[in-house]
Amino acid sequence: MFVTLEGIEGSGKSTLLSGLAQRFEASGSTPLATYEPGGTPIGDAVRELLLGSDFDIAPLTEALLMNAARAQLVTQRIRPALAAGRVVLCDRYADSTIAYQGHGRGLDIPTLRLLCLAATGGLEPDVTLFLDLAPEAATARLSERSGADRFERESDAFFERVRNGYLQMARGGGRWHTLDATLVPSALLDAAWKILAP
Ligand code: Z5A
Repeated sequence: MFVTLEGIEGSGKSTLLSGLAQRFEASGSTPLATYEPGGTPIGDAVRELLLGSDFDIAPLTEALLMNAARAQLVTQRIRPALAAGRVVLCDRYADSTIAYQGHGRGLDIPTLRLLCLAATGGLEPDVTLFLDLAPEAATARLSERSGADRFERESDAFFERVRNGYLQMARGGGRWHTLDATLVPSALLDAAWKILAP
C-alpha cells in the first residue's frame, strides 16, 4: 500500500507519519517512511538547492527539480519497497507539485501533471491523507522555528492558494481523505489509522 501525506507546512504531516510508522511496526510490518523533496542521496542534494540555497529559482525550474528528486525516489526506493510488499508512507508526493507550483506559483496545471507523470511513471498513491489547516494556524505553530527556508518566507496568501488547491483536489474523492489538522496529534493519528489499519 502506498500512502501519501499532503498539506501546507506545519499541518503536522511529519508528526503523523512517524506515528503511523510506529503503528504499522506494532502491527508487524516494516513500512518505508520517506519524504519529498529528498529521500535519496541525489534527492537530498536537490532538496538542499530547493530549500536551503539563496538562488533565484524560476517556478518552472523549481517544478523540474522537484520532479527530478521524485523520479529518483520512485525508482530507487518507492517501487522496490512496494515490490517487496512493504507499506510506503511518503511525506508529500506529486500532489504537492500541483498545489505549490500550480495553485501557489501559477504554472500551467496540465503541463505539471505531464511532468509528474514522467517522474512517477504513472505510480499513484492508494491513499492520500490531506491534513487541512488554515495558514495562520500553521504560521503560529512554526513561529518558534529559526532560519526560515525559501517556502517558509512565502506569504499567507500564497499558502491560502496552496490550501485551496488541495481542497479542490480532495473534493475529487477516491484516494483522498481530508483530516482536521487542528486535532491533537493522538486524535489525528487515530483518525488516520481508522483509514489505514490493515
Ligand atoms: N514542495 C513543493 O513546492 N513542491 C513539491 O512538489 C514538493 C514540495 C514535493 C518541503 O518542505 C517544501 O517543498 C514544502 C513544499 C515544497 N514547503 N512548504 N511550505 P519541508 O519538507 O521542509 O517541510 P513541509 O513538508 O512543508 O512540512 P513541515 O514544515 O515539516 O511541517 P509538517 O511536517 O506538516 O508538520 P510537523 O513537522 O509534524 O509539525 C509542525 C509543528 O507543529 C511542530 O512543532 C509539531 O510539534 C506541531 N504539531 C504537529 N502536529 C500537531 C497537531 N496535530 N496539533 C498541534 N501541533 C502539532
